[in-house]
Amino acid sequence: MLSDSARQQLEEQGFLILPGFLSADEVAGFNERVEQLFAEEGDQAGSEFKNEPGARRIANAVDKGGIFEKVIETPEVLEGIEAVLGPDFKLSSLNVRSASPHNKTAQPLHVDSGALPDKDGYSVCNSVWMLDDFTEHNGALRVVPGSHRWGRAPEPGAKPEGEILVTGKAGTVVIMNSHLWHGGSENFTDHQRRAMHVYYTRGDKPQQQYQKRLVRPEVQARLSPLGRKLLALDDPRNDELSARGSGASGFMK
Ligand SMILES: O=C(O)CCC(=O)C(=O)O
Repeated sequence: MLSDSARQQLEEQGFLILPGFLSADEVAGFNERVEQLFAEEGDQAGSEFKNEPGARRIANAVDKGGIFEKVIETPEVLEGIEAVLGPDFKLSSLNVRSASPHNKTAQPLHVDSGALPDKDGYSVCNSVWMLDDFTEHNGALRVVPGSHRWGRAPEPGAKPEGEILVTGKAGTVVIMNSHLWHGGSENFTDHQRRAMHVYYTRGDKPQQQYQKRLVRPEVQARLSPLGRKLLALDDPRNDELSARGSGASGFMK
């Protein structure tokens, strides 16, 4: 389904924007569940992963509603992920990040899980699902196009030339090679800016959140065969990797 030019954009620039991917009703459905979770979890929200000053977070979302179980299986997104990682990949985590109103501190530029490409190529790839419009003022994703090919992670405080903001309407999905230097930007508005991060990693790398431990057995039991595969529930390599440590090194997933 991905055109040659879309694949080329992803390979050369490190990200691909898919506008209008979700309908307004679908966006509203995610936001309703996300706000319920923020209300239920209170101060504990995000604690399965980490808290971040200036942003609200939900972690381990596969465990928190059928819409999240389904979203990890989205075919067009999986095709983009496979274009970056090859056929052997799994979910690393499913999180929500909501950049808080008037947060004047941009999230540092980083690569996800602190990962650099290795002899087998790229190992981390994210999809950023806009649940609010991303504008120039409300904390949109910022990226440095092409930086996934530099083979290094940004130093703290790095201000490379060429950084751009990725703006778009709610319902847009951005497939992003996570070796790309990126981060959230400042939110100068009175409103939150919500996004869902459906994050994948290569089969030989640890998950950011070990799904077999975090997702409740009753949820695991109702997953589709593809869902089980994506969570690596039956992959002994993943159990071994998770015993050695999580993939949460680096600034953020
Ligand atoms: O929410 C965003 O726009 C980017 C967040 C991000 O890169 C992260 O949390 O690792």
